[in-house]
Amino acid sequence: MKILGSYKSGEIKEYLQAGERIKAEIDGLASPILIAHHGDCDGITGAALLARYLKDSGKNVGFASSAEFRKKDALHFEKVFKEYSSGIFVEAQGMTEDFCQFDKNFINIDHHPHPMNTPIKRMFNPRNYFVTPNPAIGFVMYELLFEDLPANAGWISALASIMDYCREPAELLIENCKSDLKRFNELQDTFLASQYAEKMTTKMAEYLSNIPEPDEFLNEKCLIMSVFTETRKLSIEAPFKPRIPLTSRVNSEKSVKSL
Ligand SMILES: [Mn+2]
Repeated sequence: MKILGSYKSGEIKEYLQAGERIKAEIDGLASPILIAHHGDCDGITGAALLARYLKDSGKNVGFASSAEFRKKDALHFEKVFKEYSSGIFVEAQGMTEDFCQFDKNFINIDHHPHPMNTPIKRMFNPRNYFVTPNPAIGFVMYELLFEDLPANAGWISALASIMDYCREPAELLIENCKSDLKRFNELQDTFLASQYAEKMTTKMAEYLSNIPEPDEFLNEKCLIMSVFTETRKLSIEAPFKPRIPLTSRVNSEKSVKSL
């Protein structure tokens, strides 16, 4: 782990040590590992960085996501987990005690307050070390795995920090990634259009775990979001059928036929 954030206060040394401890716990998890993440931009990017690290360590990973972490979500993860040996929660905010059943096999990485403390004992959270300002989970993961991530992973963490309103601690990284984020509006729209729709969020996390360049990611987004576009196709095709204006019908008939 490497501290990269501009933190104004906190038990930074203890935070660093806790990071090293959780990293050792992560390394000890049995494969295949389920990454159960929050379905927003921060959760998706955090899951992607973690997946990159795990895959490079020779582990097999899969993804599941959710907007909330309540009883019905616990049932969902329970079902998915049947295919896995262990798991990591990424930004499982507001986790209820229904998640106690996962304590044995899961690690929990989050940056939200946990009023009832987490049902998962193996937890890593900057809040427990009073780290201020609070870093996004995409940035927590970036610091945690920094030494082992590809050099071009920074934009993914910078994007998470902006999208999750946690840009302050990651300001230096955002500054360094400025040129990578030149298509920020498109990146933002892509995440906002797909967040919380599990089929897309997990696909995006999977694709981002290859640590593509932002251009590459945006060029591939139609493919990534094909679940989305496939279902929309039927409804948008009809009204968009080209119509030939009456005046040019004769002239254009030939070219229309050749289409
Ligand atoms: Mn977040």
